[in-house]
Amino acid sequence: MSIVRVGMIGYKFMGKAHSNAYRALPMFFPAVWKPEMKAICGRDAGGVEQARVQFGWESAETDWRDMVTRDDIDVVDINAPSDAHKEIAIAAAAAGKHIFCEKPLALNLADSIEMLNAAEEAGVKHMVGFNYRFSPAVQLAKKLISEGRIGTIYHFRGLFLQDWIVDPTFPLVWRLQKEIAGSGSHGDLGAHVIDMARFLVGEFQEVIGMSETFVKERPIPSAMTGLSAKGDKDAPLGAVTVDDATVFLARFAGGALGSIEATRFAPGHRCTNSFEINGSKGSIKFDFERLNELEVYFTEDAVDVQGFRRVLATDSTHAYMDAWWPAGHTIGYEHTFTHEMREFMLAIEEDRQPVPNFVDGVECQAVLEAVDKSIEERRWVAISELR
Ligand code: SOE
Repeated sequence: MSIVRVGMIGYKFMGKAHSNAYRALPMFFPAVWKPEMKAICGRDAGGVEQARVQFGWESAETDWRDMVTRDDIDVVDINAPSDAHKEIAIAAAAAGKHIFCEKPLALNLADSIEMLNAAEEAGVKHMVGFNYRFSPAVQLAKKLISEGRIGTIYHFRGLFLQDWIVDPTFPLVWRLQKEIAGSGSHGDLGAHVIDMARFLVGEFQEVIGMSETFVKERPIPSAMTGLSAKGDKDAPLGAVTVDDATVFLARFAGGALGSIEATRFAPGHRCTNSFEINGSKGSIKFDFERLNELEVYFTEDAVDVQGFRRVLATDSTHAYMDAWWPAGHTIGYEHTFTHEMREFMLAIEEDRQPVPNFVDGVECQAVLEAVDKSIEERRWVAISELR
């Protein structure tokens, strides 16, 4: 097999990002097995057909159950809202399909463990969509840390700040409903930061947090809408059942201290997914709004030129960059998905589990849940209390 036949469930924001990645792969990474865009699936026949044509899929389905059992599909890609992940993933595993699932893996830790068990029992490959790991600048941060160039890590300071719901008339979209999304900023944005911290610093040991829902009721939208929805101030109001912001402190198993903030109430911050790491030999700073750059500081530099320096991670020696453009020609958000799907295709080709996989999804979910428990019980919670 040098072709991997994909069936994808979901066709909105992430569906578009994944489709773009599948299309780009054979052109920019021709050496890895090629994804074949077999079928796209969504509940609304008109909407999914439009996406099929626009994104370039071969066929469309309106019932995911029909799709996961199709003989002509090797991979099920799940990017429907979070409440659908578990049932689809378990059915896909039972049908022997490899699974790609968007983050957060599930609505809660118990569900994520069920998904992992199902995938492991079926012996299929499984991957979770923590796409930010795949920015070349983040890969450079990982390399510097692995080579000991930052030394012993003392601090991880992570932020994911957005501002798309500051307006109180912004509608009650699915991301603001606990039964569909699982949580708010915490699971949507905090999950990315937790994954980044696990990737770069290691496992969390204990956490303590606080959270707030600043706008408690919002207009109920007349149709399923996304991040760019517009408010209707005359519509009836419904309760927001997730956090608008969650902030927590952490201690890592390796001894580092962490602070993590996820909010959708930071005016001016459209997508500030950033971190700073301080170690005994230096510091690293990354901000996704400038994703091609990594700021580094080394204590070993001569004192008269010491200071943070900006490294443009676009050289052919930086991860994935030899596939794209000559040095200095930057890449964007969509490339993180292409790199992520490259890892998925390569893992299938090499018959190994991709990384990050459902184990990482479960570990992230455990940290999310430990923070929730700490908020409820107003105390430090060890991750081991949940596992
Ligand atoms: C919306 O908050 C969102 O699109 C998240 O769902 C994504 O995971 C994040 O990458 C960007 O923001």
